[in-house]
Amino acid sequence: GLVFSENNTGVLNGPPAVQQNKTKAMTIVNSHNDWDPLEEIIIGVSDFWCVPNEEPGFKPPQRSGKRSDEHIDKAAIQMDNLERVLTSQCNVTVRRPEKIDFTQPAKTPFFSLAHQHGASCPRDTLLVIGNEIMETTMSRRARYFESMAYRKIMNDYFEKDKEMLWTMVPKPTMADAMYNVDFPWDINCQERKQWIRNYKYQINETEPLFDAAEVLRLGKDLIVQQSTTANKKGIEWLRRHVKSRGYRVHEIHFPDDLYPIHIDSTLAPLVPPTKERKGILVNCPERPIAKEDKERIFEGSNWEIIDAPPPNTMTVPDLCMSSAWLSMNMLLVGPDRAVVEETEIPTINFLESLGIKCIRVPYRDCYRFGGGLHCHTLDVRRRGECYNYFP
Ligand code: ABU
Repeated sequence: GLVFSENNTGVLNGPPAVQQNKTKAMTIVNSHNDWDPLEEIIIGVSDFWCVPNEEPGFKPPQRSGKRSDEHIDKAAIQMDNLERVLTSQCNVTVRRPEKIDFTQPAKTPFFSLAHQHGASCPRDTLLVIGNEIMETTMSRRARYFESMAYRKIMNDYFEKDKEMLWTMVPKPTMADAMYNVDFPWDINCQERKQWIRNYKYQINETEPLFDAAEVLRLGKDLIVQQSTTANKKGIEWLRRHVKSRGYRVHEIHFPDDLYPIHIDSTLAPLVPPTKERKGILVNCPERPIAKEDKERIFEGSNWEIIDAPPPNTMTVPDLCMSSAWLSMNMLLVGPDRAVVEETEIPTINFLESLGIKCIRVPYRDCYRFGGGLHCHTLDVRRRGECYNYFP
């Protein structure tokens, strides 16, 4: 029969391999969703961060090259503050990546780069599924070696946590053949809309590709966006990889999003389902879920999908390459507590109306570094088990 968890947040009906984690000693890596009580996290760094040069998978919307020292320092102050807040107010262990000089060139047998990108976004690169951390393929050449910034941390976890699984998803060649060179980069042209509506992007299906940030973890169910940073073959790789442990992988699309990149400012969990009420996922109202995907994945489920509250302003800081919907890119530190950018008032009001207390931090200077609070963090350990939220 089905057994509800002590806090009624799901049903334990998974295979023993997942449930056995319950009694493990000296576990470091354990995270199944975005809301269980947070215990350990990685926060990225802004140092040596560069806007990548043009490459088949990316056309920079601004001048490429290293961010100014002024902007790097301002972001570092806010990231360091986030570290202090999580450590002192939330009792969370915080780890930081190595500050690798990504302003340096790189060369592989298939491509060469004048400079690389940066290590601000562990969420983009590393995927935590229970006791496993995957270094994902990434989809742009400039990010090929990004996971190396976390190698010391990964090695440390591997030595101390005898149950930790450390996986590297097959490294792609990122050769020219992996990209659709005729992709219409002009976001406003009609052709672009047609490509996106047909779920066709600048990456093709030659080899598996996915950035970790395309994966939304809901316990046993992993919702993965096909996008400019994940192809169908990458999603299929993930499906086969986790299948024997009882996970289900659902591909999802947002056909109105003309630059689909990373699911965490498009669909985000706020409240898990309980015996008494449905869970809540917020969806960016400018990027609704494809009707057929909504029906296939969520109809009859324990999840309610509602519009996310609007950003406080639609104006992003100068040189920011993300959308104003970073307002949704919050960090839940438990089922009733979230860290939110201090100016995102509609989000704060909405969370508090749901009984989620907000810790407000200044974070807008970090928006220039590829994302917000969720992108710049990776929850490595949350107190909780792997539940089925789709019984
Ligand atoms: N990496 C998340 C950015 C998503 C957005 O621009 O909306």
